[in-house]
Amino acid sequence: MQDFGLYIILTKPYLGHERVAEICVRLGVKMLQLREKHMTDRSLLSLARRLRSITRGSETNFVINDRPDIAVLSDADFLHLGQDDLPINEARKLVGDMKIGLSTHSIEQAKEALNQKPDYIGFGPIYPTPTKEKPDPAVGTENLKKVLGFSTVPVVAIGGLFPENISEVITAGARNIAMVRYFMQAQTVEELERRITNIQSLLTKPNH
Ligand code: 3NM
Repeated sequence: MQDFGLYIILTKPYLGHERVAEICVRLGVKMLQLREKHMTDRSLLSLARRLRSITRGSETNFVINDRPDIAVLSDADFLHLGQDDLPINEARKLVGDMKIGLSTHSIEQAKEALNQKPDYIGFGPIYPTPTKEKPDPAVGTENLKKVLGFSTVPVVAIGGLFPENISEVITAGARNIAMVRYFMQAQTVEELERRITNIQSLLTKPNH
C-alpha cells in the first residue's frame, strides 16, 4: 500500500459526521475513520452505513475502528485494530480480505505488528493527548524516525498533532498524519475546509 497523506478520524465532530464525511470526499481525503466508542451497536451500524454511502465510489477509503462486525456489515474498506482488539489473524476470519490497520505505541509493538502483516500501522501518541481515554506514553519524533526507518508498510503518525508541531513530524519523515481534535473541533464548513487543505498542502510539498 502506498502512503496516503491525511487521515481523518471522526470522533464527536462539531459539524456532524455526515457533513465532515462529505467535505472529506469533496477534498479528496484518502482515509476517513469512524471512531465512536460510546454508541449503541444499532446507532453505530446505522451511522457507519450512512458514511459508507457518502464515501462509496470516491477516493475516500472508509475505515471502521475496533469492530470487525460493523466493518463487514457496513462494507467498509478498512478495519482498524488497537493493541487490545482481536489479533489480525483472528479478525481476518471475520472480515476476509478487507484491508486492516493496526495501532502501535512503542518500537517493540511496531516491530511485532509487522509480523501480523497489516496494511498500515499507526504510531503514537507522538505528543501527549487527552483525546484517547487511556493514552500510552508519548513516543516522540525520534522513535517515529526509527519506526519509519524499518516499517515495510505506511506509518500513520498520531497523537497531539496540530499545525504548530506538525513540521517536526514531517521533518522526521512522516507522510501520513492523523489528527482528531484539530478537525473535529472546526466550527464551520469553511474552517474545516481550510484546516484540511492546509495539512494536505504541507504533506504534498516536495523535499520537506
Ligand atoms: N490513537 P488528537 S492517539 C485515536 O496513540 C488516537 O494510537 C492514538 O487525538 C494512538 O489528534 C489518538 O486529538 C488520539 O491528539 C489523537
